[in-house]
Amino acid sequence: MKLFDSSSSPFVRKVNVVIHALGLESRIERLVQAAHPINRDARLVRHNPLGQVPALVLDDGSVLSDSRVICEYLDHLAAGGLFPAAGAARWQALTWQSLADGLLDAAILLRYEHNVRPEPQRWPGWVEAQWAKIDSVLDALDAAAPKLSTQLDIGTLSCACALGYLDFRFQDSAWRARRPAAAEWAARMAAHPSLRATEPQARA
Ligand SMILES: N[C@@H](CCC(=O)N[C@@H](CS)C(=O)NCC(=O)O)C(=O)O
Repeated sequence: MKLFDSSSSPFVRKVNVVIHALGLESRIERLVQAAHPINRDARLVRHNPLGQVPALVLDDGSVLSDSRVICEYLDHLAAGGLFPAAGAARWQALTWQSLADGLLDAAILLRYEHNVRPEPQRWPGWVEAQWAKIDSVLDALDAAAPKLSTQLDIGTLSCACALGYLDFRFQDSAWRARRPAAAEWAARMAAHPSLRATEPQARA
């Protein structure tokens, strides 16, 4: 399998955490790929019409895109158990994944606002609205953290990747300051070998 990979993408990091946790590394060939929302890369678009990473090319040539789909596929392939099979645990894990991905969508839009959108076209009210989303998810995580598992599953690993992205790209956000429970939970999650092995590297 070939993975369109970017060391700075938090969505790719989710996939890489799953690959590491399930011991699938030897089955993955990496195609290093920067994804840009305006300057789209034709090679990537050929495989994923959205032009986004991650995308996974399977051995039969078919392509899976979106971190959610790829993570679930890999978990299924390895009978991994990172997606709880049924019941409340499954819906809770999928909901945490969705909240974490939503936080990341807002964070990535902020990043594009600062780095891609021409300055005269920037809109402070819109930036504030993205931060409001991020803050609400962080508050929900802080409220849930005392009872939230620190075992690796698709929900917890997605939240850990989302928090890691804030640390990586938004060091000034000081998200921990008002959220001690989430901060403690994040520290415990960050100790997982699969999260340590996938810490974001590139700063560009
Ligand atoms: N829902 C997608 C989001 C993927 C995504 O936003 N990837 C970013 C990089 S972090 C990207 O490829 N951006 C380029 C673009 O949106 O055109 C997922 O979960 O994989």
